Amino acid sequence: MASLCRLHGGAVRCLSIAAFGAAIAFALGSYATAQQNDPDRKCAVLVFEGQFGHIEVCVSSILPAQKGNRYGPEQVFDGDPATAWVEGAPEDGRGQWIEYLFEWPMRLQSFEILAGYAKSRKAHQNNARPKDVRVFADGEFIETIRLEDTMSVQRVTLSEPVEAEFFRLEIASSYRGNKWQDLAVSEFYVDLEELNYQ
Ligand SMILES: [Ca+2]
Repeated sequence: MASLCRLHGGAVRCLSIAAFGAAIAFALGSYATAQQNDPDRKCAVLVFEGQFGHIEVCVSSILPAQKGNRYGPEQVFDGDPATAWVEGAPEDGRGQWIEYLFEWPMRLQSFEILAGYAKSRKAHQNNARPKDVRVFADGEFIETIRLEDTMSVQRVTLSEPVEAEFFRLEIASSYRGNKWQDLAVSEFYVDLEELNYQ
């Protein structure tokens, strides 16, 4: 199985096991355990071992599963635009967040995001999409990024590199869903190769 994946030009690229030396864990077991142990910290394991160490993706809230669909953090790194993290707060997603949690500080300057529920054009329009996102590195506010309202993958480059063990996007505003207030993110990858790969 591949290890660290990210979106590139609309396609998902994964470093090979040979290059990366790690196996990936779409660890539903770990995810369930994290939820059970701490209801305020909902995480999924992206990579548990390898060049970049243990990597988790955590979110502030999750919409309960519906009709067999799950909306947890593991949905943003499965390479599938038809699946998404959907927040579970009452409003339109403002203040909700998603973050990468690293085992040691990583240097970062860019990330890629497929904002909204990209299962279909209708699903994308019916659910809320992130508009302005506030970037935090280890709890420190870095800058606010305006995302486009598009079903295409957006590559975002920060003004300057940051170094962090926690890299968070917090929803500051949203593009309104035609039908629901639930805010979705189909894919979200940070670029670790850019500044950390040796
Ligand atoms: Ca997905």
